[in-house]
Amino acid sequence: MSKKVALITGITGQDGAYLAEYLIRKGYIVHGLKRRSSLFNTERIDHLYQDPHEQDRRLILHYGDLTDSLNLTRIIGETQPEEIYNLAAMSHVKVSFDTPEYTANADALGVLRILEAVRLLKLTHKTRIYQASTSELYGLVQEVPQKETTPFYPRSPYAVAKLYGYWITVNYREAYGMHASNGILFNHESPLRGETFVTRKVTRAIARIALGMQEKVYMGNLSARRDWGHAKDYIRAMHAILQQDEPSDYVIATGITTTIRDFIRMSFGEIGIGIEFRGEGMEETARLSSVDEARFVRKVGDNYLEALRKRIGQELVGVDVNYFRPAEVDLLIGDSTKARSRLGWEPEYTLESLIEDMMHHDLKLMKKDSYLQRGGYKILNYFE
Ligand code: NAP
Ligand code: G4F
Repeated sequence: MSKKVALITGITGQDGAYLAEYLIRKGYIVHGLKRRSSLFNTERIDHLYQDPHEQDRRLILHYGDLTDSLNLTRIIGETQPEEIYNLAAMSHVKVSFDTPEYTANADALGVLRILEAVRLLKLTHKTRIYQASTSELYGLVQEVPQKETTPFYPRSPYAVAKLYGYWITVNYREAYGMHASNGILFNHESPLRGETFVTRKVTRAIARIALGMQEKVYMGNLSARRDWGHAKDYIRAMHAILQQDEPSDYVIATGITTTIRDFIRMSFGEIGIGIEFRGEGMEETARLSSVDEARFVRKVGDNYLEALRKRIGQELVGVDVNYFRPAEVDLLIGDSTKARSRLGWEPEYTLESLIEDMMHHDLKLMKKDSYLQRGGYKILNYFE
């Protein structure tokens, strides 16, 4: 039996890396679109890399960019994929306010370029397309919880661009009979999450605070609520969507929403550090209130306990207005009944086990990475 061929755009990102690994395990040949960068940017997929001289390669990378239609058309033509997962995007909501035109080019027109390439290459009936749509489409939510029929109300250049991507996918499905589907994925996180998204910023900062490498972390809106799942669970849904006989759009979510404040509290708690929030708005802070010493020693190590004891009462979390967005999405909570009944999809991770995974990873990373110990953390001084 010939192996199925998939093309993943955004293969160097969080989801692309997990999906590539998943598809290779399923026997696929995976082609990945990778942007040229002046430094290596393949860290998330290095474990899957195969030398071009090896026979029978399962992972093949191609230079490309969603803003370059000629290049996309050539790669799709050469690889003739059965499945395309369009995961590439300028994916940071706050950064999209700084780079709105580029975001529209990549996140909106990029989708069109892929659909049009498939059509022009006459692959309409061969190639199935997954478009990485997002819960950000719901923005100023019109219904709680959000499901496939909830009206959209985007609140950022990112979300407006993704709105175009969503509808052009539906349009090509209806106009040309393409097997093109949207996964409307709610926030999903992991140890591979980009360092400037809120969960990873928090788990990295807490790891550093626990190890005595950092005093305090500054955050934006602590009251926003998100429906967080694990990326490993969510990429299973992407694959299942393309295995359906009929294309369709699916919400993928856990159905549980949590404030940023509680995510921070739970992440400190995971390693035995108790914190107490006080004050409101810009004046809100969290202080170190207690230490579960047995848990801290088990999770972090006894070398760091004495220094932490001395910090009881000190501020560990503050608020900085620069992390606020010009327009905020206050509440996201998804209803994924359709995916659960039609795809048989269920998440395996809980928020607690997601946090455990991320904290464990970041503690290990901070202990061993001398670059981060020397101050590599300053990259987070950008207000993302
Ligand atoms: P991510 O970690 O930020 O990865 C984005 C990927 O897109 C990276 O590989 C990046 O390449 C690539 N990329 C960016 N601009 C590109 C361009 N112009 N041409 C080609 N490649 C480009 O994002 P993620 O969290 O894995 O998310 C995957 C997709 O799902 C994105 O489309 C995102 O908008 C969407 N989404 C994510 C979530 C979530 O919670 N994670 C939820 C809903 C939807 P570099 O490595 O070179 O930067
Ligand atoms: O982690 P975030 O940056 O993710 P956001 O904006 O929800 O977007 C992510 O999820 C979307 C799915 O809904 C994806 F489409 C998108 O590509 C991306 O993956 O921020 C989450 C919340 C926001 O309300 C933000 O205002 O956390 C709040 N927040 C509070 N302090 C912060 C911070 N966010 C960041 N990045 N940094 C902070 O210091």
